[in-house]
Amino acid sequence: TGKEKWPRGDEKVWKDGLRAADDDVPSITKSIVHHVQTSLSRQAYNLDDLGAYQATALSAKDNMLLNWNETQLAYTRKQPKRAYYLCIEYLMGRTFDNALLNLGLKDQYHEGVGKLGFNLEDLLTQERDAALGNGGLGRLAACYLDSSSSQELPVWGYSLRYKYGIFQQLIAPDGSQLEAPDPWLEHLNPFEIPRYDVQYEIRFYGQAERTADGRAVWSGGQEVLALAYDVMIPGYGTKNTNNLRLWESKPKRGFDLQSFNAGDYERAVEASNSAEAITSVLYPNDNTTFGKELRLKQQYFWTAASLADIIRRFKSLEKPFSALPDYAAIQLNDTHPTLAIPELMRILVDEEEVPWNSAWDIVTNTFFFTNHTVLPEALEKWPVPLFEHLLPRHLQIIYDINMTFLQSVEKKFPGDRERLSRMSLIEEGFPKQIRMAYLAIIGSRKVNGVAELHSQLLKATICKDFVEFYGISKFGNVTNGVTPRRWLDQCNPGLSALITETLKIPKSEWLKDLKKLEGLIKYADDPQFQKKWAAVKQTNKERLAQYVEATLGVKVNAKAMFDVQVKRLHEYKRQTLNIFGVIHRYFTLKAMTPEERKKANPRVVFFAGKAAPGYYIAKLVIRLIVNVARVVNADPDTKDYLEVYFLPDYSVSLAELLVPASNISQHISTAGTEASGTSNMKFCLNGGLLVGTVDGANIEIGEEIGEENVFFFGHLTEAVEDLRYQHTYHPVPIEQKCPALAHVLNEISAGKFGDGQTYEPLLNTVRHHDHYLLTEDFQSYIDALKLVDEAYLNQTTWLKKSIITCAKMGKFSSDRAILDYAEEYWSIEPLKVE
Ligand code: B1H
Repeated sequence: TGKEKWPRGDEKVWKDGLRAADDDVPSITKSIVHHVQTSLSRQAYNLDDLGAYQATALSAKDNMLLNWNETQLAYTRKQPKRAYYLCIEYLMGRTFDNALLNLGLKDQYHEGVGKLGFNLEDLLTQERDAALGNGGLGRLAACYLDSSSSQELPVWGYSLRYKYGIFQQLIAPDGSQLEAPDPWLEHLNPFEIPRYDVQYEIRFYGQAERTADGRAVWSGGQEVLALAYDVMIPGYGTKNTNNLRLWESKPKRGFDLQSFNAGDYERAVEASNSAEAITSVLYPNDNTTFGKELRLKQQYFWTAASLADIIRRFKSLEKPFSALPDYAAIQLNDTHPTLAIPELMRILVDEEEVPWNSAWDIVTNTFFFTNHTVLPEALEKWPVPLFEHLLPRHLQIIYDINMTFLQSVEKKFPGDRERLSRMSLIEEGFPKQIRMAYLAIIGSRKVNGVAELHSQLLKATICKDFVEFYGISKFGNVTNGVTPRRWLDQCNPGLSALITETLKIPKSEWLKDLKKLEGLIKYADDPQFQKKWAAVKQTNKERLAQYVEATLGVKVNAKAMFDVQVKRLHEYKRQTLNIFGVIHRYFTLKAMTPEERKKANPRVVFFAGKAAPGYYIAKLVIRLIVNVARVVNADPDTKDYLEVYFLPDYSVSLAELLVPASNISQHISTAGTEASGTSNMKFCLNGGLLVGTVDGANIEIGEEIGEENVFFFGHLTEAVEDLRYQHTYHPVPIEQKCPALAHVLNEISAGKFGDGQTYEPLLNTVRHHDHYLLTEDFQSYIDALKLVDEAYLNQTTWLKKSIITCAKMGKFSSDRAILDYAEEYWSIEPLKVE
């Protein structure tokens, strides 16, 4: 009631019981031992690294919790407008190291753990990645949470607590990808807090009966419980600790008592199994939709629970609903949470009795929508029959929204029937389909893309009619960013220390104001500094080489140039271009005399990345890479000049080893296909140079660091459409168009890398149609790699490029990006927790 006395009982007793942070070594060791003894119920004499990790992590969690509590208290008291980031994936990776660095307690923990006879670095590797995401989209969400806490912005994330994250990738003896489950929760997860007091009932199926004034009653069907788990997000150098709330699905009643009593035990647990299935596994697709009912169930379960939570919090403020947009901004990260739009309408209209038009006003001032791809296969559409079965009330609401919307289009463009059918939320056909992107556009206050080119393309394609209807100001751009805490300080401590020593300012200053890296420019030519810079890179390369030796059992030549392409396997990302280039290089080296070879630039090419389990061509690419590696690495003629590795089971943690170790990284998508890319930013931030197409954020990286420091190649976006047209209507044989590539394909066919027959379906994608334009870009790709070789042979100019690249990456901090969202979109302000 707010009138009760707080705290209950004796205030002094409460105060005496409050604990302070364990921030000196003696309190840290004490708290670790306490957790060993009580939380784990174990003893000093039988404690292994896993147990020691768990106890130490629990101790760090206690420290984070104190900050978390204060942060949430400050939010409750000061009632700032908050932003909610709805993303169906969060690729968090490991938490422990990041938490210690952000808390500023790593040295103390290192010492404390040492006193207990353990090595902190060993304990850190005991933690399993939280891999609740596929690729860039999920990792971006994780970087944004780090930045929101670090910039003291009141932001919460919402997602699902998948029992199994992205599958574990294994490579079979024949080189093909195998998938195994990722049971990441099989041991204690020290960083999550179950909130048994935060549960909501979520309905599926049933029937919706319209009553009066556009309202309806939705009843029957299946009810499932959503249980909250909280993950703390510590800010860097601040107490502010935001929250990522993950929902787990549970049966509403343990089991069906009626069937149980009738002796039908299987039937009795059926419903509970189907409830638990909702959050059991992450869908392993990146940049493609997978129109399965269970996926739609996940989307509704998550958005409905999150909205119930947001609305409950808003209602505790006792404000009229019209004030919702003053207290909450909800970011729809891609179309996956678009159901939040009809769901908020349902809550407002059906449950809170807000009139339809006022409700729509509230909705369209609360939501913001970010699109992350223009690939047609990723455009989410749901068949009306499936949707109606699962969410009958939401279909009615979508139809009502559509009717009003199309009336206003008709008003603005009278008689333009084609426009109406283009812009309708419902696509005609068998079956009819709901266009989720359009629903997200019309239900949101603003829409943005994730890099300049991508945002331009959006306005010219998917959003074209909507730009004409709403005007251009509804459509913007926020170029992606990455957190320099994880992607420089944490993964590359050597470089971080060198930068701090050189800039002569505290680390905490440049890590939160990344433009300060520009202070390095004046040392770019300094031989002493270059030497130190090169030494850091060399150490990182050796660290990676050790990892490769430990996992693959092979010795890598760490003196060679390290050339890295790591990302999801996708045709548009063109790992094919890279592996065909490797084969071309191999043939070229083979054709040389030993004397000629001595002048070549030795190169180690690393690949890593997962293919969606159902993506046949992408899986063939992996198989080809592995088998090319097998042949090339076994050839004594070329061994000193070329090695190729496919590192299995790419993850955030593996990226933290690869990113700091690259001399060059490849971002070579067909122009106009990669919305932004974010690993390009990470590699450059760590002083790796970039070879890439004029696509996504590569372009802005080039603008920032200077085109002379990037190896650009390939056709531009404007050319792509024409080229594809020609491929379809005036195909030129590949032998004529690109003899070098034709030779590579023929040798693969001929069985140079194992049975050629295996690869025919892959090779045919290039021979026919060539949708991703390999035949058009191959020669200029090879030429670019030649320039890379020449540049690398002159280490002085190379190091200068490397230093300038890092120094000019300030724009790509996720702090800049999140502040853009905060100011230009959400209208939220920092709130410092004292
Ligand atoms: C990106 C996705 C994506 N764009 C559908 N779209 C998914 C789409 O499970 N699904 O259904 C999953 C992922 N992911 C990536 O987002 C872009 O390809 C990158 O270019 C971009 O950097 C990243 C972050 O904006």
